[in-house]
Amino acid sequence: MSGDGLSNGPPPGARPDWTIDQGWETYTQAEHDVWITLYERQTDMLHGRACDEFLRGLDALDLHRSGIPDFARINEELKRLTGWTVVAVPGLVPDDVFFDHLANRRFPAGQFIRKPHELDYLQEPDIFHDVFGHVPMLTDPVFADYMQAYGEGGRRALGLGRLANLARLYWYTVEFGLMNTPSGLRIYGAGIVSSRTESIFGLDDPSPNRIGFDLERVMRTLYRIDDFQQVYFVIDSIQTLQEVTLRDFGAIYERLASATDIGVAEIVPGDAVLTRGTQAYATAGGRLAGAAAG
Ligand code: HBI
Ligand code: FE
Repeated sequence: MSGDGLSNGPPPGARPDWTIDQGWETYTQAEHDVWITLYERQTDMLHGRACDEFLRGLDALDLHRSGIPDFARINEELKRLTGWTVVAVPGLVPDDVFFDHLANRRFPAGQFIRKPHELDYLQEPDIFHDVFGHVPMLTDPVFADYMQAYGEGGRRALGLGRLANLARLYWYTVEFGLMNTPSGLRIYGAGIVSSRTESIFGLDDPSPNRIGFDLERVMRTLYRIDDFQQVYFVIDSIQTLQEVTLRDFGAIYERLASATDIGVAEIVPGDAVLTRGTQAYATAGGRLAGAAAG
């Protein structure tokens, strides 16, 4: 991936838009077993943790079939519900390619699945992170619109050199977003919902800050890619994401150009603080130090 987010050529065997065939029939039983292990332990714990929109999507797409889902099968229902389809890619794709897919309601999902020794953590999004984590939310019409708007905004942000700010918005909503509901705090972010340990840490642990969502605040906030988040942002409902798409990003980018970044553990004036975290997990060295989470 080149530094400016624009793509070098696709890898051998991939099409110009970086998509590949899923080749569902080529998955081994061992690979299906990894999916089944991950799926069963996630779904055992997500009732009361994942938001209703996610749980409804999981059911609608019938992802509880045993084994890695065939994109051709889930796309029939997904396309009918919100016009989205899942397309297979070899892994992370360049930003401009990624945004173009989202802007056309195509979600690029890694075709590979993690190895048995990577069950709890892997750096690159695999098919479980992408399909179990991201795709159920795409069955919700409001979220589906938000994701397409994000793709359109991403292309614009690339042109304006504001990609870093927009990537933070994706990170703290689509990947690590929490939602306040009448029944309590719930997960909608794919990075949390596809991780057993972070599904516990994100909701229950006293370590991270939990702060009410504010668009510009989020776009100024740095994030961790190597361990649990030290701050989570909380929306009041999926409608909050719809309101985001109506904002004037041009004016926001103007203000961001002279704004300073906010550190992952900082609480700043104006924050609606739900949890003033202890940061004990990160201070103890986090995942690498084997700090106890949850
Ligand atoms: N590629 N396949 C894939 N999946 C992602 O989530 C992804 C990507 N490329 C870029 C990217 N995410 C982020 O850097 C964008 O949000 C900017
Ligand atoms: Fe993701």
